[in-house]
Parts: sequence; C-alpha cells; structure tokens
Amino acid sequence: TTGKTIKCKAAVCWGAGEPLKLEDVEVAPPQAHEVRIHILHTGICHTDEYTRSGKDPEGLFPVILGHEGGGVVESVGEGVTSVKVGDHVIPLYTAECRECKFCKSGKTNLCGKVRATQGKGLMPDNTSRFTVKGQPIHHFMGTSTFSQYTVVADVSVVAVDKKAPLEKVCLLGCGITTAWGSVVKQPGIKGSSVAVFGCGAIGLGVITTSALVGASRIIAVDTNPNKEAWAKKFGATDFVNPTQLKEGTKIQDYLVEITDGGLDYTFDCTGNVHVMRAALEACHKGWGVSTVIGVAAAGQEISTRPFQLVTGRTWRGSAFGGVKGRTEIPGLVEDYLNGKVKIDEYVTHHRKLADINDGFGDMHQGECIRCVVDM
Ligand code: NAD
Ligand code: AHE
Ligand code: ZN
Repeated sequence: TTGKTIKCKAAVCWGAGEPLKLEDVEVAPPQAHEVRIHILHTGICHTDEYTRSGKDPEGLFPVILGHEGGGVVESVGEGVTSVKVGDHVIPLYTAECRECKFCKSGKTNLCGKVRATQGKGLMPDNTSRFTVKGQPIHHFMGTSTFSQYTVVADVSVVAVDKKAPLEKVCLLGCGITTAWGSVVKQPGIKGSSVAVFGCGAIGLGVITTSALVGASRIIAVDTNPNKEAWAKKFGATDFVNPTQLKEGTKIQDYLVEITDGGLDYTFDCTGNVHVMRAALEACHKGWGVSTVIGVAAAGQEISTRPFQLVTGRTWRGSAFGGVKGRTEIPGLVEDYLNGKVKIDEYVTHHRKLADINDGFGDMHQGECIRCVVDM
C-alpha cells in the first residue's frame, strides 16, 4: 500500500490492427484487494491476436494485451490475504471470488465479481493502473501480461509451487488449462470416440487429455497437413485434412461415415463458425456432444438445423475449460511436476519482449504451437 509507481517496459497496442509497440509504462501501486506482479514469462494465445486484430467486439485501445503469464508478487494492496510478496503466481482471466452467485452456484467457473470492469479494460474501481507519459492505457482480460509489471485483482491470481519453472507453467494461464478442463469436466469420454477440430495448442491439449482419460479413438482434423505429426505425437489415432476430401464431401459427412454414425464427443478448437457447425453435425445421433472452445469474430453466428438437436445432439461451450483457477491450478502444476500433464512439448518458440511482434508472426506461420515471451 505504501508502494511507488514502477517504470518498466510493456508492449502496447495503440489501435486495432496495429503491431505492438514497446513503451516505457508507469505501473501504479496496487490498491486495496489488488496485487502487483513482476511478470517473467508470458505465452501468446490466439485470443491476443483476435483482440489485436480488431475482431473482438469487446476490444479497447490503447491496451496492454496478454493473458498467459507467470511472475512473482512484487507488492500487495490492503486486505490481500490469498498471495504474498515473493509468491510465484499465475494471473487468472477467469476470476474466482468464491462469494458471488456464479461461484456459489457450483455450476460454472465463470465469476461475476470483476467481470464488468474487466470487460471495460479497468480495475474494479473503474480506473487503470497503466499510463504512458500520463495517458491511461487499458488493461486486458484482467491480466495484461505483456508488461514487465502488471496489477490484477486478488481474486484473479493464484500462487503455485516454486519448484515449477514459470517459463513453462505460465502456459497454464490459458491454453493448456482450457483444453484440459474441457475434457476432464466432460463426463463420458473414457472409452468413447472423439474428434478435435483444429490442432493448435488448444486442440493438441484436448487430444492429449482425451488420451489421458482413455478415449478409444481420437480423430484430429486440421487444414494444415503439418499438424498430422503433431496430433499423432499428442495421442490422436487418426488425422483428417478436410481440404483433401473428395470434391463436394463435407467433413461432417466423412466423419459420420468412418465412425459408424458419428462421434461421441467433438470439440471446436478453431473459432471458425462453419467448423463449429461441422463439429456438431459430426456427432452421433441420440447422444453426441459438441463443445465450442474457439472464439469467433464480432458479427459471426452459428447455425444448424434444429433437427440436429431434436435428434439428441448437444451443443455446449466452455471458457477456460470450466476450470476454477485458484482452486484447481495448483493441482495442475503438481500434475505437470509429476509428468502427468505436458507443458514443455507445446513450447516451439521463445522471443524477447522487444521482439513480441515476431511472436505474433510465428503464430501465423502455422509451425508455432506456443511462443513464450521472456520479459
Ligand atoms: P491456433 O491458431 O494455434 O490453432 C488453430 C488451428 O486450427 C490451427 O492448427 C489451424 O490450422 C486450424 N484450422 C484453421 N481452420 C481450420 C479448419 N477450417 N478446419 C480445421 N482446422 C482448422 O489457435 P489456439 O491458440 O490453439 O486457439 C484455438 C481457438 O481457441 C482460438 O479461437 C482461441 O481464441 C480459442 N481459445 C478459447 C479459449 C476458451 O476459453 N474458450 C481459451 C483459449 C483459446
Ligand atoms: N470478448 C469476446 C469473447 C472472448 C472470449 O470468449 N474469451 C474467452 C477466453 S479466450 C482465452 O483465450 C472467455 O473466457 N470468455 C468468457 C468471458 O467472460 O469473457 C467477445 O466475443 O466479446
Ligand atoms: Zn487464451
């Protein structure tokens, strides 16, 4: 609470579609129930690119993006009890206050405590902790990990085992946890058939977790042929490239044919609404369940014949894999340390903060699973 403003470097996005710019940013001390974190590493997720590009209807500029970070608590505001100075932490874009209607429902990981201000790019008191030469800069997803120092709400951070390298477990801040939760919280996958559309970090995480829980068949679907080797390495039993199908054959029809009526479970990990439809329609009549994980651009809508649902298919979705971060991430870190959850295997690229735009470039190359930015 007696803290001073910190000057550090951050990658600022000044406008939709613009590259990030390295700036000297002032980071104000944490207020009551806030935590200032020295960010050491951060992944780049496709959702950062989605907002940078201007496709996010909630996108605000100027902004400090980033939501897959790891760091050390530098200082805490009044009333903070959940973490202390020196703790190794992961910021959480899905808060967990344990007091709101959502948290108490036992039905969802979504938390209502800070979501409204988070969506406005502000801290819970409706102001920003970031300025560049006096100009306020928006926060992003309550995390803004593309800054060497960031401030988050105390309900939006979790301490993790110091034995775990932050350059790896930072990825639990989004992609790997999202994928893991989407599978382990879906009853019935053991012994069932699964199709995963999109083999980026999210899709690969869904594949490996499906294998972990004992799916009998895991069909990976991707338009990039280089993803076949990745998918198989992560546990896929089959790979289908929809662009290689016989002229006029829809991917869903092909999958229904090779699976004797359709998949038990499918996952969209692309964010493409046409793929979401295909994933639903690839489900088995009577019981197939399709989960939307991908995030679609502003204005995009999903459609299908309602008959698909009338005849027993279920369309659902999840944010952050349905995971309650403060409660569940410490266990995931232990699973990583015990070799039960992969993280290292996803890291294909490293970049310095000053070269973060190259990290976004890596993502567009199609050969990058995750780029970790060293701050
Ligand atoms: P990514 O870009 O690394 O991976 C996407 C993959 O989809 C690529 O391999 C690409 O080749 C493939 N693809 C593209 N078009 C396709 C098509 N028509 N058919 C089949 N495959 C196709 O992205 P990522 O980081 O893995 O994220 C995937 C999606 O999940 C994004 O939309 C991201 O915003 C979203 N996401 C959602 C959550 C959540 O909580 N719901 C969390 C993290 C990411
Ligand atoms: N702002 C977008 C939606 C973005 C979105 O769906 N975000 C996911 C996490 S993606 C992580 O890579 C999420 O958690 N959503 C729940 C929430 O409360 O934002 C839009 O379309 O408005
Ligand atoms: Zn993400």
